[in-house]
Amino acid sequence: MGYKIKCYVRFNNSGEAGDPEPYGRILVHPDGEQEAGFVVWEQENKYNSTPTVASVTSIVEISSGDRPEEMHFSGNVMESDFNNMDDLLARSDEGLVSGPAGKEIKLPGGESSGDYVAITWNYE
Ligand SMILES: [Ca+2]
Ligand SMILES: [Ca+2]
Repeated sequence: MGYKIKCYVRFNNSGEAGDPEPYGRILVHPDGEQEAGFVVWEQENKYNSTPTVASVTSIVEISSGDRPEEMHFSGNVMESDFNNMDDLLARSDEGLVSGPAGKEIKLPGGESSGDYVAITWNYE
């Protein structure tokens, strides 16, 4: 069977003047298992030409299973900077972050609480 979800992803980098240049990968794990994930967003590191983007909307096709009450996300996202070290916006070594439809959930990033990736998902 399967179903689709729509994910609104917002990249927040507190120290950035203007919009960020995020790169990395975000996955959704419908069963809550880290090993089984579907790609929500992916951007390769292009250094000085990494695209500037504050948010993206992504439709993800989940190929099997029933609609769960909560979705589980993981992500490793960096933010490209030209004159200093790249910032860490999300990392997944602390496990999955979960939440119900329509509620903003946050993948935490580096040392600043203003560095994170926020995801709001809904059934499509
Ligand atoms: Ca930055
Ligand atoms: Ca930047």
